[in-house]
Amino acid sequence: MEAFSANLGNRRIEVVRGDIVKERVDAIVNAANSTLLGGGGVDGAIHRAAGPDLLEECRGLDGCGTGDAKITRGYRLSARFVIHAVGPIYRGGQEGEAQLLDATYRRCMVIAAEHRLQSLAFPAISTGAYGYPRREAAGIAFRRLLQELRSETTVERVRYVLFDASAFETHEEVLRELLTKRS
Ligand code: AR6
Repeated sequence: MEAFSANLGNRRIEVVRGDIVKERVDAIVNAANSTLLGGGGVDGAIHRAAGPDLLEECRGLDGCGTGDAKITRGYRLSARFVIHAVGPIYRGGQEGEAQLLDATYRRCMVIAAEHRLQSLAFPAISTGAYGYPRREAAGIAFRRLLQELRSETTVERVRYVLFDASAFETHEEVLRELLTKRS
């Protein structure tokens, strides 16, 4: 399997190629929209795999703002929880997209710590239907995740799951670059 991982003290970040719905972690993150009522891409796959009870719980959440996230149970998934995160729609980069994407990852990590979760799996939020340029989004995601993993948190393991080979390659490259810059 294609995978790249790095240890940060007793914490770990892993970039892997695969299908996020199969991840055996405390929570998988969903790239949702602000209705939280399902959609295509990762969102559709997660709802299909979790079953209808997930949608039922989501109906009670009253949506979610861009840059924010909300947690539900995982139902039929291997993961106990789903953190539904709403990344920004990319509109050229001058509309606060970078700050919003960073906030989305930060909120997921805060919610995970509040629930004392130890392992998380993320998809590449906003890089599909929402059109965020992949390399730029990867830099924002990994800078935030590395910072959070180097801070006080219950999260010990972050897996970053890419569906296709070229997305995996780009993400591996970006993470390697960030790790080299720092050391
Ligand atoms: N596992 C891992 N990654 C996946 C999977 C999977 N099963 N399926 C797709 N990807 P997207 P967004 C990748 O469009 O850009 C939905 O309709 C995909 O290749 O799922 O945040 C929501 O309801 C891409 O790289 O999320 C929203 O309306 C990445 O996941 C909207 O799309 C994200 O693509 C959110 O758009």
